[in-house]
Amino acid sequence: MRDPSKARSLLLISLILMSSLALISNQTRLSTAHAIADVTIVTEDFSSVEGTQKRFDLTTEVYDAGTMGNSLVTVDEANGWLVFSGYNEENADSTKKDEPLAVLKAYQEPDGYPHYLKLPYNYTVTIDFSLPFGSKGHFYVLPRYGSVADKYEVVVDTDFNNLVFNVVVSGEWRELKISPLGFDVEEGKWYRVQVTVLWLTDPSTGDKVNRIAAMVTDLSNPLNTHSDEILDASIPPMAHNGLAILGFHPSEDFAVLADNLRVDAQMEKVGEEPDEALSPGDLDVEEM
Ligand SMILES: [Ca+2]
Ligand SMILES: [Ca+2]
Repeated sequence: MRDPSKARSLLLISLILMSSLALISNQTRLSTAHAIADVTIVTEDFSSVEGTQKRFDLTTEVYDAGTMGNSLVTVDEANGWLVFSGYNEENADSTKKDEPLAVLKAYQEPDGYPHYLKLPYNYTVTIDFSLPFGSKGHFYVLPRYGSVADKYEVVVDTDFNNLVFNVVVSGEWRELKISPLGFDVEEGKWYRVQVTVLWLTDPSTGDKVNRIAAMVTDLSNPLNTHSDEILDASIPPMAHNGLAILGFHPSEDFAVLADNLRVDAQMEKVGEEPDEALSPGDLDVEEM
Protein backbone atom coordinates (compact mmCIF):
# COMPACT_ATOMS: atom_id res chain seq x y z
CA MET A 1 0.00 0.00 0.00
CA ARG A 2 1.32 3.50 -0.86
CA ASP A 3 2.24 5.79 1.98
CA PRO A 4 0.73 9.18 1.08
CA SER A 5 3.05 11.10 3.46
CA LYS A 6 6.12 9.54 1.72
CA ALA A 7 4.72 10.51 -1.69
CA ARG A 8 4.11 14.04 -0.47
CA SER A 9 7.66 14.43 0.85
CA LEU A 10 9.09 13.03 -2.39
CA LEU A 11 7.05 15.56 -4.35
CA LEU A 12 8.21 18.34 -2.02
CA ILE A 13 11.88 17.33 -2.40
CA SER A 14 11.58 17.28 -6.20
CA LEU A 15 9.92 20.70 -6.18
CA ILE A 16 12.73 22.12 -4.02
CA LEU A 17 15.34 20.54 -6.28
CA MET A 18 13.73 21.92 -9.43
CA SER A 19 13.41 25.43 -8.01
CA SER A 20 17.04 25.41 -6.81
CA LEU A 21 18.20 24.33 -10.27
CA ALA A 22 16.14 27.09 -11.87
CA LEU A 23 17.66 29.60 -9.41
CA ILE A 24 21.22 28.44 -10.14
CA SER A 25 20.73 28.65 -13.89
CA ASN A 26 19.15 32.10 -13.52
CA GLN A 27 22.11 33.29 -11.47
CA THR A 28 24.55 31.89 -14.04
CA ARG A 29 22.73 33.73 -16.83
CA LEU A 30 22.67 36.96 -14.81
CA SER A 31 26.36 36.86 -13.91
CA THR A 32 27.48 36.12 -17.47
CA ALA A 33 25.21 38.82 -18.85
CA HIS A 34 26.10 41.59 -16.41
CA ALA A 35 29.67 41.15 -15.23
CA ILE A 36 32.92 39.63 -16.37
CA ALA A 37 34.16 37.71 -13.37
CA ASP A 38 37.65 38.29 -12.02
CA VAL A 39 39.84 35.25 -12.41
CA THR A 40 42.65 34.50 -9.99
CA ILE A 41 45.75 34.16 -12.17
CA VAL A 42 48.49 33.86 -9.53
CA THR A 43 48.49 32.66 -5.92
CA GLU A 44 51.40 31.94 -3.61
CA ASP A 45 51.27 30.97 0.07
CA PHE A 46 55.07 30.69 0.50
CA SER A 47 54.75 27.27 2.13
CA SER A 48 57.83 25.89 0.37
CA VAL A 49 61.14 27.16 -0.99
CA GLU A 50 60.72 25.10 -4.16
CA GLY A 51 57.19 26.35 -4.85
CA THR A 52 58.16 29.99 -4.22
CA GLN A 53 61.20 29.73 -6.52
CA LYS A 54 58.97 28.50 -9.35
CA ARG A 55 56.89 31.65 -9.02
CA PHE A 56 59.47 34.29 -7.99
CA ASP A 57 62.91 35.39 -9.07
CA LEU A 58 64.62 35.86 -5.67
CA THR A 59 68.14 36.48 -7.01
CA THR A 60 68.38 38.81 -10.05
CA GLU A 61 67.31 42.04 -8.33
CA VAL A 62 68.62 41.47 -4.83
CA TYR A 63 71.10 44.32 -4.22
CA ASP A 64 73.57 43.98 -1.36
CA ALA A 65 75.55 47.07 -0.29
CA GLY A 66 78.14 47.64 2.41
CA THR A 67 80.01 45.04 4.43
CA MET A 68 77.36 44.32 7.05
CA GLY A 69 74.38 42.02 6.66
CA ASN A 70 73.30 40.22 3.54
CA SER A 71 70.37 41.52 1.57
CA LEU A 72 68.15 38.47 1.19
CA VAL A 73 64.69 37.22 0.25
CA THR A 74 64.13 33.86 1.90
CA VAL A 75 61.22 31.51 2.52
CA ASP A 76 60.38 30.63 6.12
CA GLU A 77 58.95 27.16 5.44
CA ALA A 78 57.95 26.54 9.08
CA ASN A 79 55.65 29.58 9.07
CA GLY A 80 54.96 29.81 5.35
CA TRP A 81 56.20 33.39 4.93
CA LEU A 82 58.43 35.28 2.53
CA VAL A 83 61.12 37.16 4.50
CA PHE A 84 62.93 40.30 3.28
CA SER A 85 66.02 41.21 5.28
CA GLY A 86 69.02 43.52 4.95
CA TYR A 87 71.28 45.96 6.72
CA ASN A 88 71.41 49.65 5.77
CA GLU A 89 72.59 51.38 8.97
CA GLU A 90 76.06 51.80 7.47
CA ASN A 91 74.63 53.16 4.18
CA ALA A 92 72.62 56.06 5.59
CA ASP A 93 74.29 58.65 3.32
CA SER A 94 74.80 56.43 0.32
CA THR A 95 72.44 55.82 -2.56
CA LYS A 96 73.49 52.15 -2.76
CA LYS A 97 71.26 50.07 -0.55
CA ASP A 98 70.49 46.56 0.56
CA GLU A 99 67.36 46.13 -1.53
CA PRO A 100 66.12 42.54 -1.89
CA LEU A 101 63.42 42.67 -4.58
CA ALA A 102 61.26 39.62 -5.30
CA VAL A 103 60.06 39.66 -8.93
CA LEU A 104 57.21 37.53 -10.25
CA LYS A 105 58.41 35.40 -13.15
CA ALA A 106 56.71 33.13 -15.65
CA TYR A 107 55.92 29.88 -13.81
CA GLN A 108 58.84 27.44 -13.53
CA GLU A 109 61.07 29.50 -15.84
CA PRO A 110 64.66 30.28 -14.87
CA ASP A 111 65.58 33.51 -13.06
CA GLY A 112 66.49 36.58 -15.11
CA TYR A 113 64.97 39.60 -16.79
CA PRO A 114 63.65 37.81 -19.94
CA HIS A 115 61.52 35.55 -17.73
CA TYR A 116 59.72 38.17 -15.65
CA LEU A 117 55.96 37.67 -15.76
CA LYS A 118 54.04 40.10 -17.97
CA LEU A 119 50.69 40.84 -16.37
CA PRO A 120 47.51 41.87 -18.16
CA TYR A 121 47.03 45.64 -18.45
CA ASN A 122 44.39 45.59 -15.68
CA TYR A 123 44.69 43.56 -12.49
CA THR A 124 44.47 43.54 -8.70
CA VAL A 125 47.26 42.29 -6.46
CA THR A 126 46.53 41.38 -2.85
CA ILE A 127 49.29 40.62 -0.36
CA ASP A 128 49.76 40.67 3.43
CA PHE A 129 52.79 42.00 5.31
CA SER A 130 54.01 42.17 8.90
CA LEU A 131 56.92 43.61 10.86
CA PRO A 132 58.36 41.07 13.30
CA PHE A 133 58.71 42.41 16.87
CA GLY A 134 61.73 44.70 17.18
CA SER A 135 62.19 45.18 13.42
CA LYS A 136 61.98 48.07 10.98
CA GLY A 137 60.96 48.17 7.34
CA HIS A 138 58.54 49.54 4.77
CA PHE A 139 56.48 47.36 2.44
CA TYR A 140 56.44 47.93 -1.33
CA VAL A 141 54.23 46.68 -4.16
CA LEU A 142 55.88 47.58 -7.49
CA PRO A 143 53.45 47.54 -10.44
CA ARG A 144 54.39 48.22 -14.11
CA TYR A 145 57.75 46.80 -13.09
CA GLY A 146 60.54 46.71 -15.70
CA SER A 147 63.64 46.80 -13.52
CA VAL A 148 64.76 48.49 -10.32
CA ALA A 149 65.14 51.67 -12.46
CA ASP A 150 61.65 51.57 -14.06
CA LYS A 151 58.64 50.99 -11.86
CA TYR A 152 55.82 52.42 -9.77
CA GLU A 153 56.15 52.12 -6.00
CA VAL A 154 53.11 51.72 -3.76
CA VAL A 155 54.64 51.96 -0.30
CA VAL A 156 53.39 51.46 3.22
CA ASP A 157 55.81 53.75 5.10
CA THR A 158 55.87 52.26 8.59
CA ASP A 159 57.99 55.08 10.11
CA PHE A 160 55.42 57.80 9.38
CA ASN A 161 52.30 55.63 8.80
CA ASN A 162 51.71 56.85 5.26
CA LEU A 163 50.59 55.29 2.01
CA VAL A 164 53.03 56.64 -0.59
CA PHE A 165 52.97 56.52 -4.39
CA ASN A 166 56.23 57.03 -6.32
CA VAL A 167 57.41 56.44 -9.86
CA VAL A 168 60.92 55.69 -11.14
CA VAL A 169 61.65 56.19 -14.86
CA SER A 170 65.17 55.44 -16.17
CA GLY A 171 66.45 55.68 -12.59
CA GLU A 172 64.80 59.09 -11.95
CA TRP A 173 62.71 58.79 -8.80
CA ARG A 174 59.65 61.01 -8.34
CA GLU A 175 57.16 61.20 -5.48
CA LEU A 176 53.54 61.28 -6.68
CA LYS A 177 51.46 61.30 -3.48
CA ILE A 178 51.73 60.91 0.30
CA SER A 179 48.50 59.83 1.95
CA PRO A 180 48.31 59.42 5.78
CA LEU A 181 46.95 56.01 6.85
CA GLY A 182 45.17 57.47 9.88
CA PHE A 183 46.36 54.56 12.04
CA ASP A 184 49.72 53.23 13.23
CA VAL A 185 51.39 50.19 11.70
CA GLU A 186 52.40 48.08 14.71
CA GLU A 187 55.00 45.34 14.99
CA GLY A 188 53.65 41.79 15.21
CA LYS A 189 50.38 42.60 13.40
CA TRP A 190 49.42 41.67 9.83
CA TYR A 191 48.23 44.19 7.25
CA ARG A 192 46.64 43.52 3.85
CA VAL A 193 47.64 45.63 0.85
CA GLN A 194 45.44 45.56 -2.23
CA VAL A 195 46.60 47.41 -5.34
CA THR A 196 44.41 47.74 -8.43
CA VAL A 197 46.21 48.74 -11.61
CA LEU A 198 44.14 49.92 -14.59
CA TRP A 199 44.96 51.41 -17.99
CA LEU A 200 42.09 53.70 -18.91
CA THR A 201 41.04 56.97 -20.49
CA ASP A 202 41.39 59.97 -18.19
CA PRO A 203 38.03 61.74 -18.62
CA SER A 204 39.63 65.16 -17.91
CA THR A 205 42.20 64.92 -20.74
CA GLY A 206 40.94 62.10 -22.99
CA ASP A 207 44.42 60.54 -22.80
CA LYS A 208 45.25 57.04 -21.64
CA VAL A 209 46.57 56.88 -18.07
CA ASN A 210 47.38 54.41 -15.29
CA ARG A 211 44.96 54.46 -12.40
CA ILE A 212 46.73 52.87 -9.43
CA ALA A 213 44.48 52.49 -6.41
CA ALA A 214 45.67 51.05 -3.09
CA MET A 215 43.96 49.95 0.10
CA VAL A 216 45.75 49.08 3.36
CA THR A 217 43.80 47.18 6.03
CA ASP A 218 44.77 46.14 9.55
CA LEU A 219 43.72 42.46 9.62
CA SER A 220 43.31 42.54 13.42
CA ASN A 221 41.00 45.58 13.24
CA PRO A 222 39.29 46.14 9.86
CA LEU A 223 38.18 49.62 11.03
CA ASN A 224 41.82 50.59 10.45
CA THR A 225 41.67 50.84 6.69
CA HIS A 226 42.82 53.48 4.23
CA SER A 227 42.52 53.91 0.45
CA ASP A 228 43.94 56.35 -2.06
CA GLU A 229 44.89 56.44 -5.72
CA ILE A 230 46.91 58.22 -8.38
CA LEU A 231 46.58 58.84 -12.10
CA ASP A 232 49.89 58.83 -13.95
CA ALA A 233 51.03 57.89 -17.45
CA SER A 234 54.83 57.81 -16.96
CA ILE A 235 55.03 54.03 -17.47
CA PRO A 236 52.41 52.70 -19.89
CA PRO A 237 51.77 48.94 -19.64
CA MET A 238 53.13 48.32 -23.14
CA ALA A 239 56.51 49.63 -21.90
CA HIS A 240 56.72 47.61 -18.66
CA ASN A 241 54.16 45.38 -17.03
CA GLY A 242 55.97 43.21 -14.51
CA LEU A 243 55.24 43.00 -10.80
CA ALA A 244 57.64 42.91 -7.87
CA ILE A 245 57.42 43.21 -4.07
CA LEU A 246 59.92 44.42 -1.51
CA GLY A 247 60.44 44.83 2.22
CA PHE A 248 63.10 47.44 2.89
CA HIS A 249 64.33 50.31 5.03
CA PRO A 250 66.74 52.88 3.53
CA SER A 251 68.81 53.53 6.67
CA GLU A 252 68.14 50.72 9.17
CA ASP A 253 68.68 47.05 9.73
CA PHE A 254 65.35 45.66 8.45
CA ALA A 255 63.14 42.55 8.33
CA VAL A 256 59.68 42.41 6.74
CA LEU A 257 57.40 39.38 6.26
CA ALA A 258 54.97 38.83 3.37
CA ASP A 259 52.26 36.22 2.83
CA ASN A 260 49.14 35.27 0.83
CA LEU A 261 49.86 36.73 -2.59
CA ARG A 262 46.96 36.76 -5.05
CA VAL A 263 46.62 38.39 -8.45
CA ASP A 264 43.15 38.69 -9.98
CA ALA A 265 42.39 39.91 -13.48
CA GLN A 266 39.44 40.10 -15.81
CA MET A 267 40.03 37.65 -18.61
CA GLU A 268 38.98 40.12 -21.24
CA LYS A 269 41.66 41.69 -23.40
CA VAL A 270 41.87 45.46 -23.29
CA GLY A 271 41.87 46.91 -26.84
CA GLU A 272 45.52 47.91 -26.81
CA GLU A 273 46.93 44.61 -25.58
CA PRO A 274 48.95 42.84 -28.28
CA ASP A 275 47.16 39.93 -29.92
CA GLU A 276 48.78 36.61 -29.38
CA ALA A 277 49.59 34.69 -32.54
CA LEU A 278 48.57 31.07 -32.03
CA SER A 279 50.43 28.42 -33.95
CA PRO A 280 49.49 24.70 -34.01
CA GLY A 281 52.54 24.03 -31.84
CA ASP A 282 50.97 26.13 -29.06
CA LEU A 283 47.94 23.89 -28.85
CA ASP A 284 49.78 20.89 -27.48
CA VAL A 285 47.85 18.56 -29.76
CA GLU A 286 49.59 15.42 -30.97
CA GLU A 287 49.91 15.19 -34.72
CA MET A 288 47.61 12.64 -36.36
CA1 LIG B 1 74.60 44.52 3.14
CA1 LIG C 1 51.73 31.36 4.08
